[in-house]
Amino acid sequence: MGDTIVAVATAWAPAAIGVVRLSGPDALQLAQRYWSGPKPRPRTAHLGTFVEPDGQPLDQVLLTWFPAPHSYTGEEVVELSCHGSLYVLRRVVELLIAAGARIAKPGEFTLRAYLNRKLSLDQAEAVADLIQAQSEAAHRLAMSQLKGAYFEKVRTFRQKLVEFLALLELELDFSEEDVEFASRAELKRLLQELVAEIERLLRSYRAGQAVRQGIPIAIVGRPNAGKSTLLNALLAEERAIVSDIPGTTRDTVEERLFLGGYELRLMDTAGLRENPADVIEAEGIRRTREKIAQAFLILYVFDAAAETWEEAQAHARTLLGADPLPSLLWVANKIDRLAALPDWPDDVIPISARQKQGLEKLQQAMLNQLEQAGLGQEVLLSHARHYESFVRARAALEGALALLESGGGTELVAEELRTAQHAIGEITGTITPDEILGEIFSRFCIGK
Ligand SMILES: Nc1nc2c(ncn2[C@@H]2O[C@H](COP(=O)(O)OP(=O)(O)OP(=O)(O)O)[C@@H](O)[C@H]2O)c(=O)[nH]1
Ligand SMILES: [Mg+2]
Repeated sequence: MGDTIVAVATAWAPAAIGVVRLSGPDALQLAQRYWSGPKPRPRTAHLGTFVEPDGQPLDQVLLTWFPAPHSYTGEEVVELSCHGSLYVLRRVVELLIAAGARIAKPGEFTLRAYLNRKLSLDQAEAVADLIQAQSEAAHRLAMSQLKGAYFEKVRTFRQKLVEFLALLELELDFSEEDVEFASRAELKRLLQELVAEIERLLRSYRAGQAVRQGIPIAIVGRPNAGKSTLLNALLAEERAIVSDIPGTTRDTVEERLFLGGYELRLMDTAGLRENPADVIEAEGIRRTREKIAQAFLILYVFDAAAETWEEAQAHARTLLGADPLPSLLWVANKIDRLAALPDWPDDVIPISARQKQGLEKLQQAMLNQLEQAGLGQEVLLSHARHYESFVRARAALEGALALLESGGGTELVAEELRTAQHAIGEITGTITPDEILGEIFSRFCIGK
């Protein structure tokens, strides 16, 4: 870490300004080599000129110096806000490299922040999530993780585990004398609490991923029910082909839609029926089933002018199968063709996709379902890496509990607790092998 790294921290496109960032022991000296302007004072923006080695001015820039350790990385940092010309930015970086800086690897600034204990590992991941966040919900999730609220509870548990472990180790040191420093009843209670907490987090993983990557919602139903018309109406654009020929949609069509602070991935699917007209339709139906399995929510659309609610339910049961389904909303379409609305239960939402009636109610019902599924919660597990660590931690804790029940040896219990402690430590980065670090930070963009 002795070297000084440089990179463009803003997006690589012409813009009003572009920021070049330097971090490392020589950051200020390197920048000053090309600087004509006031002598930099800490954390103050200075207007000056970035000059070529031959004295020609390259650009008018703002220079800000953040002396170590009070900077993002914890090292000497200099930020140069240039005009966002790709030529200027490339030239500034080139000159700084000629002077001795090295181009940063993706995520290297944040890696240094982590290594200098400015951020924990899960917070560093939250920085990447924050940059990627496209919706209010994804932003909220990243922010709560960045603030460190995310694993506060689990960190406390880990601390308690460490204390118990110390007591158990002490018992082992005195093993001749058969003493018990750590209360087994208390330890059992702690482990049970911890397992419950971890299970809650593990259960939130699907929701967390959906918030981070867009919530998959499948529009499903029999051919001609009006699914493609509904997709178009929700998107307010003619995206999918609509016709009165059953079996029009062959492949799934997916579009993003922002609704109530969430990013939705709306999927229009091929209509489900038992006797497809040809192999292409059969393949479309196979894909529909795949989408149903991935969906977080299903909008089951039926043609209210062609079938009753009871018939629709019976059809849905045969078409969707008996497997446990994701949450489902019943959408009664084509109500413009009904003289009066039948006496449907509350969870049937009457609409006319063609006339754009009832869409607001449908959107509200979709949002309610998402809230009920817990997508609005502040703490959701959203990384596969955390998920795997928690699964390992849970297995070890359950192992320890079983040993306590069966009166297993202190040595074995201690070993399980060590494994659990280790697995939890990987999440926040207390214990982290180098490969994990490489994996995490390589996913960042350069300049972060
Ligand atoms: N009257 C009326 N007709 C509708 C409504 N919604 C859709 N339709 C008509 O129903 C027919 C089928 O609509 P699509 O949206 O293509 O139906 P689909 O469910 O996507 O059908 P497949 O792709 O074949 O599975 C078209 O002629 C639409 O214009 C509606 O709300 N009212
Ligand atoms: Mg269609």
